[in-house]
Amino acid sequence: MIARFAFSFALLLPAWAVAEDAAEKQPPNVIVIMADDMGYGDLSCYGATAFETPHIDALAERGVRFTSGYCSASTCTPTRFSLLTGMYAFRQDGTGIAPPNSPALIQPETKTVADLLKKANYETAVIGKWHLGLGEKGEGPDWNGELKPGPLEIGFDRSFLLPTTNDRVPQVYVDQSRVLNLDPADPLWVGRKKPSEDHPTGITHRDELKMDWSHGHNQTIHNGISRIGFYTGGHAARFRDEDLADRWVAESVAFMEQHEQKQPEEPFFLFFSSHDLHVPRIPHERFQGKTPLGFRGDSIVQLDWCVGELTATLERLGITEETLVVFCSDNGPVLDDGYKDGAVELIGDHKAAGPYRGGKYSVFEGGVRTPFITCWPGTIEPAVSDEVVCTIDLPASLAALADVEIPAGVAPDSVNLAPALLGKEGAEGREELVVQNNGNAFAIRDGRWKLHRHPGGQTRNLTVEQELANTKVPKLALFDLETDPRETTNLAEERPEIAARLAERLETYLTG
Ligand code: NG6
Ligand code: CA
Repeated sequence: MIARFAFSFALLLPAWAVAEDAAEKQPPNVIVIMADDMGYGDLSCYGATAFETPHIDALAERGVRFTSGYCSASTCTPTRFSLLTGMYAFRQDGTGIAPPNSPALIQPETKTVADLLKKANYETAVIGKWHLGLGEKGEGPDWNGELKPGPLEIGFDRSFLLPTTNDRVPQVYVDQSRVLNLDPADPLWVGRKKPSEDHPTGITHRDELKMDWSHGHNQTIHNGISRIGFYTGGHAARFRDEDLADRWVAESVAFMEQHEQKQPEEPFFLFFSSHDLHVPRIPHERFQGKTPLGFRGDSIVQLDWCVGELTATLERLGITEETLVVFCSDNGPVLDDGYKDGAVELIGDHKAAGPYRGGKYSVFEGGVRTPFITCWPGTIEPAVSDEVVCTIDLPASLAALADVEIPAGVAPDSVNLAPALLGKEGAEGREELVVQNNGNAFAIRDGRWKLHRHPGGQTRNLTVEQELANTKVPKLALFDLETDPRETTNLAEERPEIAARLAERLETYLTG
């Protein structure tokens, strides 16, 4: 259902063709902005009061703010895999959390949203965190050579990446298919074993760290921060954590400017894949101390600044009304994810997961229900929608907006929700949605009902609100999200027929 702030407009097809001279209009440019580890309650437009996020709020004020917007998993790699492929990550092995030397999890034979959009002449770019592996199957990344296959082999024209996630090694940019600024005389080595006895680590040099670790994250040190994994060499290529957001904004602005210069008549697709607010949270110095929440809050404000820069660029280039911006997150929130950055101590009354239970790593709503906003001024009318939409639906929905037919077998789990994403009156979201953690916990939502299926008696629920312990849940648990949005009362025994129906539906997905 949609709560509207203004009058609705006629429902015309194709989905993007809603303006008056629709026939002339091109499919929109698309910017997908993905936050990292941002929870439902982490923006002022979703109820946060400890700080303000004016630029993201402006997207919500001018667009559709979803109250049932989901990512398909409660960790990064599987959500991103599904966002690009439109396929549930559980259908492919090895899509849990990618290690530093992971080969490309999306090999060229799998078609992505970028491949689809290229059929409609989109210029495509991914800028920011990748965390989907690079290189051949069985081999992994050739850090000193060509990092192929990577984004360029799966539909992207432009790629400027943090190859893994920044708490994992190495801290270098990958520009197109190569490590940027790599000096061949100082080759980059990345591995799982300590390269020499005297290699400094977060354990041996703990006193000298600028941010201490709390669990894991105690191997190679760079920029005063110890990481997961080891690396040597590549010194000229290494970045400062503080500069990531600035660099990605600069690369994104350059991509849009060049696109508008070269081929303004064709659309572009930009996947702006932020690292904020993932650990290690090291916002630029100018954002440090901007919120009472420490670096976790300051990283949110930094991301908000990034969004402001992207939308200001659209304005400057005169393409605001030709551009659909989608804002989403890759999984729910976590406070202590391995570094002592004050997130736990400084949380105050802030509810990172909003009203929901759980967070990152869990299939409770807090892990997967996240901010989700679509904005396309002049086409989308401002609204709040409680239709169920998910990041996995972007391939089919964006293909529909671009009028691209999806070949059989491509994006098999992606549903075309373009009308709902554009906030059209009466347009419906998903009927059923399956979500997962990084391993073998799953849940299925069907309307008000949600069934969890856990492998054992416990699920990892390392998360918000100091709820640090593993949460005990039965193997199957049924919740009524309408009366119990916090998922506290298991109704599996009371409503066995609903539990059985959903368990069977889930089984069909998992084994199908
Ligand atoms: C976990 C890491 C965590 C984070 C996560 C991936 C430990 C103890 N924890 O294994 O810090 O890196 O993986 O996060 O190592 S994600 O958002 O990229 O999926
Ligand atoms: Ca994440």
